[in-house]
Amino acid sequence: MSATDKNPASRPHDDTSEAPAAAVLDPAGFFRRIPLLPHQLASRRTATSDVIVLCHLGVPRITTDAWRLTIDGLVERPTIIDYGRLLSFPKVFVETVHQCAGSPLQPEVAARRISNVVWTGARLADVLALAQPQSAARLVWGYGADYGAFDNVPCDTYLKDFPLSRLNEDVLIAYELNGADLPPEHGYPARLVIPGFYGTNSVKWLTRLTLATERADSPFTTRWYNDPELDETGRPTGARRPVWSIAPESVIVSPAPDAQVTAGTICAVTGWAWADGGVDRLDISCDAGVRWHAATLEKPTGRAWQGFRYDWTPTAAGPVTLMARAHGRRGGVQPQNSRRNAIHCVPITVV
Ligand SMILES: Nc1nc2c(c(=O)[nH]1)N[C@H]1C(S)=C(S)[C@@H](COP(=O)(O)O)O[C@H]1N2
Ligand SMILES: [Mo]
Repeated sequence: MSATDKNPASRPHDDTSEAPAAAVLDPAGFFRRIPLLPHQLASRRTATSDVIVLCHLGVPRITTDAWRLTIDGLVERPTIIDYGRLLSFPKVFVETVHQCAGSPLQPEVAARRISNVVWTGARLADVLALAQPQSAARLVWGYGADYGAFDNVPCDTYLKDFPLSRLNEDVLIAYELNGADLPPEHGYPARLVIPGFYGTNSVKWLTRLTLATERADSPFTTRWYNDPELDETGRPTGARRPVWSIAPESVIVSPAPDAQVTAGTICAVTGWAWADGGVDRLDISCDAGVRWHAATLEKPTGRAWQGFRYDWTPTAAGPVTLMARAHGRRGGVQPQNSRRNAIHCVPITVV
């Protein structure tokens, strides 16, 4: 494949082996787990049985024996590895927020499908080095073994892309979640994990990586998962931006919605805050956004979410709306509403 080829997928694949049979999907079709609500996220690390699950097309069943990963496109040496070879790379751990961006059909709804987990796997940089990427490569396209239709659009694979510049040490081809083999619905036997990017980019049941100069031409990269760019006044500019980097966000874990707290007694407002690049300030409002107070915030450690706490002593009885607002270290602050990272509001009562 030449360095000037802009659309590798349109070319015959130069892998000489037979095309593998399509994996069986079980279940076939859209499949997800209802995520924990914010007040249920008391644990720093989310148990695997509580982690969000989002499968647009179904759950392919692939054995480690059958699994192969093809690396092609703008590389000097198109390469195929098997599962044993994947395990032979240095094993690395990443604790990271794992967040679903929400439905691509409702990109402005704050879905708060979040978790904080530990992935184990090989560094993508180590695996790609085998194939010797060409300097012209700008994007990594990742293909999943799933297929079918989403929102009545036929899809012969789940294909996503991300910038090669992101290929720092923590992009993984993961084979473990929270210290055990990936469950089938989380991408067994191997998946991409791009810490700091929304979960949609972390392709499960990964079968192929193609290096390219252009974005992938797939419904999951063109039709869905692109946000309108906004100007300073919040109006759309007409341009669209891939749903990649996780915007600053936070949730209040305690008190829970509809809790009763006692006037004159300290109420600890606690929760989690996160952003691609970390959060450097977290504000709490105990009067529906009129006044804001700085909470105590844990320093970012790697990609994990950061705990916060604000000790509030309510004075008057009555209904109150608590709010948390995260500021990203790389800029950005949670908007009031109509965005996936809109401020989390918790109505409670002071008695
Ligand atoms: N192959 C494939 N990868 C996928 C998806 C998918 O449908 N197919 N869903 C994506 C979305 S939208 C999210 S939020 C995450 C969810 O990962 P999880 O189910 O392991 O939590 O996987 C992403 N990777
Ligand atoms: Mo998602």
